[in-house]
Amino acid sequence: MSTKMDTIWSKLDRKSTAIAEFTMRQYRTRISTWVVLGAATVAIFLMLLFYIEAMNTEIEAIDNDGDGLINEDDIDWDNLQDGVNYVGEDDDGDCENLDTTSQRDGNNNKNECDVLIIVDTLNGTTYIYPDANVDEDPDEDKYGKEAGHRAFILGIGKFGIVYLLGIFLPLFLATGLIREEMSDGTIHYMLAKPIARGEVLLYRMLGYIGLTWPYILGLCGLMCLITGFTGPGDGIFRWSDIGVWMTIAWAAMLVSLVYGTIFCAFGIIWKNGVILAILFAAWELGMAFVAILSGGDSPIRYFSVIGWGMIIVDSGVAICWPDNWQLIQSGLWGGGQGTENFLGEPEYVPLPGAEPLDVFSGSPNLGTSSWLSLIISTLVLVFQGIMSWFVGQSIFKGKEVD
Ligand SMILES: [Ca+2]
Ligand SMILES: [Ca+2]
Ligand SMILES: [Ca+2]
Ligand SMILES: [Ca+2]
Repeated sequence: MSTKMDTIWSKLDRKSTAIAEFTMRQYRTRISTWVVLGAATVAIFLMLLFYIEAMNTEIEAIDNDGDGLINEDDIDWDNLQDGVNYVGEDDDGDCENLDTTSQRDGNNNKNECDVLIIVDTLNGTTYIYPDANVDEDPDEDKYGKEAGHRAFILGIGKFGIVYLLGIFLPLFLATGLIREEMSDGTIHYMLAKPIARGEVLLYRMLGYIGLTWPYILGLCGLMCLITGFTGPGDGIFRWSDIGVWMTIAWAAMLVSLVYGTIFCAFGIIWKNGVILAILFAAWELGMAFVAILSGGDSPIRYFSVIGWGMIIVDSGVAICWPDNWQLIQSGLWGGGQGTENFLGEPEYVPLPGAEPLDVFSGSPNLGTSSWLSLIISTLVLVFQGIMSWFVGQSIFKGKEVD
């Protein structure tokens, strides 16, 4: 029994490795492969230059409360929880020096010189009621560097790596996987041995991920190293970023696998399958905007590949940067200066970097824990990949190969 199993496995193994290795050798020997990978790398690294420039530029300090002192009272919030929080600290003593108790406790919580924050995670709202002169003049440079660093990682991660790279790599590397062999006639060599067409498709995809997955991992690893040493912080390296970069890589790997399988199937359907692939990429681009701009609130993103990829990254952020939403809230509040809009609601002046970070951050929002969201979105993408393979091989089976 075991020897029989062994022969089946080794046969399967030989077939799979033979086609996968042949596919990878094809990639290696084609100049177009290196042009695609090179162009993608250059594009990502150009964006990195803007980041390095921004990290080495001092952000101008602003006297937020207009008292002539600059950055004298930074935001001291810690560990915001769902419900009522008393945080804040009057660093410069201009609240504590106020004459009466009622002046020192304007928010009327029997706590002098603090900030009362009511968090409602269920409805996604945060209400902030500070006593006068508390946390009123934050440090723009310190905040802007941290928020800008995170906004860059999420912007380049979600949009540049998960979406653009996730589409670009399969568009050029997967659409022709079966198509080109069909038009060159070389598919006959692959189909000469008794092998199901579904298996050929599977092993071709294996060769494709053998090239693209190490590339994505290497690129994200390099970006993690560079931004981890360049980014702001007390330590030499930003260890907590590693997990976020890993979820970006993981999302890009899964997304490029699903797109790759779909595009390969488009190539089997029609010799100009790349046109279908571009149309599909346009739909996904729309979904990427929906997923980013709705902050993870729009269910329409579930009808896409990219929407699930973004949930993977959002889960990684929730796990590795648990203070991220708190950082966003404090930056949008920005010391509490501002005016009221016509509804009488406060309109604060946000700190630099707060709005981009808010845009690129999203809630995993599957109504479960972050880890479970990570697992569910991974499973959905794997399922999408299997379904695409299944449809692709059915079409492949029905194709006359001449
Ligand atoms: Ca001031
Ligand atoms: Ca300031
Ligand atoms: Ca108070
Ligand atoms: Ca103060």
